[in-house]
Amino acid sequence: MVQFRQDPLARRRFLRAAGILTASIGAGRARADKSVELGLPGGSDQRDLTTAFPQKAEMLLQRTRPPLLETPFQVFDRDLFTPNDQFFVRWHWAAIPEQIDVAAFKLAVRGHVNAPLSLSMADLLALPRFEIAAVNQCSGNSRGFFQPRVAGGEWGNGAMGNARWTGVRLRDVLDRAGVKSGAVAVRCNGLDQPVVEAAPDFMKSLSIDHARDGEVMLAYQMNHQQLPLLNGFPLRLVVPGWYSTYWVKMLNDIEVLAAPDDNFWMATAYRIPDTPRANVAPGTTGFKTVPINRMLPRSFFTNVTDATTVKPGARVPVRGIAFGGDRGVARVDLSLDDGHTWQPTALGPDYGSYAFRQWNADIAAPASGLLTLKLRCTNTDKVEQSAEPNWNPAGFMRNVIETARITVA
Ligand SMILES: Nc1nc2c(c(=O)[nH]1)N[C@H]1C(S)=C(S)[C@@H](COP(=O)(O)O)O[C@H]1N2
Ligand SMILES: [Mo]
Repeated sequence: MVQFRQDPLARRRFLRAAGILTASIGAGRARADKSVELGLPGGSDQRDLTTAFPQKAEMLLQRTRPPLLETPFQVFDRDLFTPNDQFFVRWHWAAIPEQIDVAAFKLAVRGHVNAPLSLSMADLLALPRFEIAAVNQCSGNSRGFFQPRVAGGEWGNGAMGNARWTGVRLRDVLDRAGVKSGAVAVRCNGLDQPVVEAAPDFMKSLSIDHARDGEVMLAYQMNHQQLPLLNGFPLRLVVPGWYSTYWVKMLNDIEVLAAPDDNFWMATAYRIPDTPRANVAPGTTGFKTVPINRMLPRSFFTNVTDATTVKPGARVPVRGIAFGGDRGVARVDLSLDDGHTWQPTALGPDYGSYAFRQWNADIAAPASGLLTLKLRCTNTDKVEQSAEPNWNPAGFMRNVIETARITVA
C-alpha cells in the first residue's frame, strides 16, 4: 500500500530536496567536481558530473534550466532496473513546481466524457493496481552520435532507463468518466509551464484505442518508491514500448478529444520522416512526417568500451543490456568478424516485453591487435538493429548496431 501522506520522513526528504532544486537553479549552474567525455563525434562532448539536483545521485549534466540530466553509462552495468536517483531527466520548460501538496493534488478527467472527474491520489490508490516493467527512452537518446551533427540535446546513450511502474490503467480511469462515442484522442498535460506565455504548454496525445489498450498507465510509483520530483511526482503517464515524449510527467489533466490533437507538440514537434527507421539522407527536405511512436530494438555493451584492454588469448566475459522496442527481445547476437557471422548470447531473466534484458557471452581474445565486437538485438517481431545508422534532422530513433573495439596487449 502506498501512503503518501503518512510518510513524514519521505516528505521531509522531499521538501529538503526541493530546496536544492531552487538553489541549483538560482546559482545558474550546478557544482561540478568531475567531468566525463562521451565520445561524441563532430563537436563538444565533455559533460560535468553533478550531484546538485534533488533526489538525484551523480548525473551527467546536459543543461541546468530546465534540467537535462543523463545517466552515467556504467549504472546500466550495475542494475538491470535503473535506480531512481540515477534515472535520466528531461523537461522542456523551466517552470516546474518545486513542491507538490499531495493532499491537495487533483487529476482532472474531462472533455468528451459523460462524467468529468476530479481524482485525488486516494481515489487513484483505490482503483485496481497495475504494474509493468518498461524502458523509458527519450526520442533523442544517443543524438550526440548523429553525423552530421543535428541540433538538440546532445545526449550520449544514457537518456534511457528501465523501471517497474506501479499505478492504475488509463483505461480504468477513462471508464470511470465514460468516454462518449466519437472520441478520437486522449490528451495529457502536466503541472509544468512554459516560462513565457506565448510558448506552447507541453501536452501529448494518444489515440483513444491506444489510451484504452490496458497497458498505458498512470504511475504513482517507480521501482516501488514515490516518483522523484524530476521524474514526474506525484503521477506520470507510462506508455510501454513508445518513446518517452508521451510519458507526460506531473500529470494533472486528461482531456478526451473528439477531433485529432493539433497542438504544437503533436502537429509540429516530435515528428519523424514517414520512412523505415525514420531514416532520410542528410539534407533532405519536404518529406512526409508522422508523430514519433513505437521504439526500435537496441542493445549495448555495459562492461567493455573502446578504452578496454585485455591480455592476448584471455577469456573475455562480455555482457550488457538489450530491449526489443515495442516487443520483447527474441535474441541478442554477437559478431567477431564485422557482421559476417553472428553467435547467440545467453539471455537473462525476462521481465516482460518492454523491459531491459541482460545478455552475456564469453569470448577469447586473439593473440594481438584489436578485438572488434558487434552486437545486434532482434525482437519477437523479427525486427533487428541495422548496420547503418539512421539519420533525420531531429536526431530521433537511433538504433544502429553498436561496436566495441577492445585493445589486446
Ligand atoms: N510534463 C512533462 N512531461 C514530460 C516532458 C515535459 O517536458 N513535461 N518531457 C517528455 C520527454 S521528451 C521525455 S524524454 C521524458 C523524460 O522522462 P524522465 O525525465 O522521467 O526521464 O518526459 C516526458 N514527459
Ligand atoms: Mo525526450
